[in-house]
Amino acid sequence: MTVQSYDRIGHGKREIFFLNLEDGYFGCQVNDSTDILQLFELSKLCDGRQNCFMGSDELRHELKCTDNCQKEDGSRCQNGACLDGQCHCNDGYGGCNCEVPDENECKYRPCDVFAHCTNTLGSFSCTCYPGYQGDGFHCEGKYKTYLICEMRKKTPKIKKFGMNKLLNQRKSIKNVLLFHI
Ligand SMILES: [Ca+2]
Ligand SMILES: [Ca+2]
Repeated sequence: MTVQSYDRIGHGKREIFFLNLEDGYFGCQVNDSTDILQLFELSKLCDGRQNCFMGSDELRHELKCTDNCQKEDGSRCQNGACLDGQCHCNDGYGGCNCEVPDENECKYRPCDVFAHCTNTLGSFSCTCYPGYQGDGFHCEGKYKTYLICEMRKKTPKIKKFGMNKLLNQRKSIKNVLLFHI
């Protein structure tokens, strides 16, 4: 899940802040310029020290820092951040308290472009999107036309592709959003 917010903090000023729980990092402004954003590992959220220019890492309206992640055996959320009662892990850790080293294989995008990747302890799994069939590494859909929005370009380009062309370009379109129409 990615949360992007422009919370009003302080005297009506706004700060760019985004949070990627799946990949275990957040990013924000480090000064009053919106041109320079810095990425931080998740455990820098809620650590009591202000990393973002206006403190969005410590003071958010959504997914608030809480201290109720402690388990019955007394173990605490570590290598991550406790948000709304759930412990979320830094990249490289997993388990209920983020206490187990675990690689997030999903960041290498191992699944088909039409599949969702789920990181698990010691492994990962791929599941085809609704409307698609396959083992998650190769998914086939019934839709004939797709809109493709290229994510990494400054001005996203929307292209329309037929199925054959899309399959030919499968390798080169891993960083795009796909919409079936
Ligand atoms: Ca912090
Ligand atoms: Ca894993």
